[in-house]
Amino acid sequence: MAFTPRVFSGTQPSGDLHLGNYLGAIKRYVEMQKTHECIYCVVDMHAITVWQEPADLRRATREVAAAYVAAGVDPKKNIVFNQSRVHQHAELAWVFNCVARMGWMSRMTQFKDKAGKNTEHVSLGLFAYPALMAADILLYKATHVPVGEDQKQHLELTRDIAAKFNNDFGPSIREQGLDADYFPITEPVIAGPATRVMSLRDGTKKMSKSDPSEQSRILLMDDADTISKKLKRATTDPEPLPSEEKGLEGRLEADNLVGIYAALADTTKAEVLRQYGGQGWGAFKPALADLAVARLAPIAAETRRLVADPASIDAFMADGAARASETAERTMSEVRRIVGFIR
Ligand code: AQP
Repeated sequence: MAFTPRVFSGTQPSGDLHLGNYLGAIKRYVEMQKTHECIYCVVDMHAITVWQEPADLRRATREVAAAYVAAGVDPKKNIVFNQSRVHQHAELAWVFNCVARMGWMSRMTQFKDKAGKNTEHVSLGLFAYPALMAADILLYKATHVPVGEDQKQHLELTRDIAAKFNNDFGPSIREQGLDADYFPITEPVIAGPATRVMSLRDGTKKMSKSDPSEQSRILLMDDADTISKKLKRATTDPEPLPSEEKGLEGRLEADNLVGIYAALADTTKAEVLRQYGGQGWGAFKPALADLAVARLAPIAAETRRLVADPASIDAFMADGAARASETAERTMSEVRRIVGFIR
């Protein structure tokens, strides 16, 4: 069956948004709304897989929704809402907990990274997180999911869950008169020069909300001075920039900064190197800081303006949730019948 092309993606309100979230995901959200029907979620239920102070969670939920809009997502044309308002996410996630296999979940590298050696003490939710993510996507039968590189494995799991559900429940799906390919096999959209923005302090680690070092990330809400200082202090090697991409091989920090520049300038790394090849960091870092400030300052200003009026954010999220609920309930009522639940 041909599914209507539909985009779903989400960001956790688990801390302050950073440049990785923007370049890997939110910037893509803005681009994809031009060509697709889009659903953008603030995934507050994912956020509580690690402890969140309730007041901080409320603040961050509104701030992420505001940042989507400030970056250019239109909440009238698209659906923008916070996940916990649409209870079908949790309901489908439970069904998927019973479809996904322990072996699949145990291979998730993000769980291993986040749990570290502490697996006895992390929440069960952190382990089950990818099944909830599959539910987020498949509830809307989304065909495309713009994400950063770090989410690739979770998207593969979503595809496995969809295929196993379609297969396990095949006879019941047909009995209900529904198409045998009930859930789509979703495509990840991981593209552009900054799909994995790395820490400014360590080129082997991704830029992350939860990194203990503030200097490791540029926040969407950082002011110009802070952005310049963080970039000036970013770890680099002593060599000048190469003139071709091949010269970035093995130079993780240099590759990261060139990728960030290319993504912010809507160009390619090759083009950035044509312009800056042979120059030192003393020339490149200030140029990158100017570009980052030019791109991020308007988003930060608009986010601040929006969060000053929380009622208006709550209003567009409530409207988005009402529209999302229609599709979510349509899918869930079919899934209940497919699985054999009596209502
Ligand atoms: N460093 C990154 N580079 C590119 N994309 C990134 N994303 C996250 N970090 C980078 C993308 O941002 C979207 C939202 O991410 P999330 O809120 O689900 O959180 P996360 O992937 O777990 O990463 P964070 O933001 O750094 O949070 P913590 O520290 O809690 O792990 C996703 O599309 C993600 O790929």
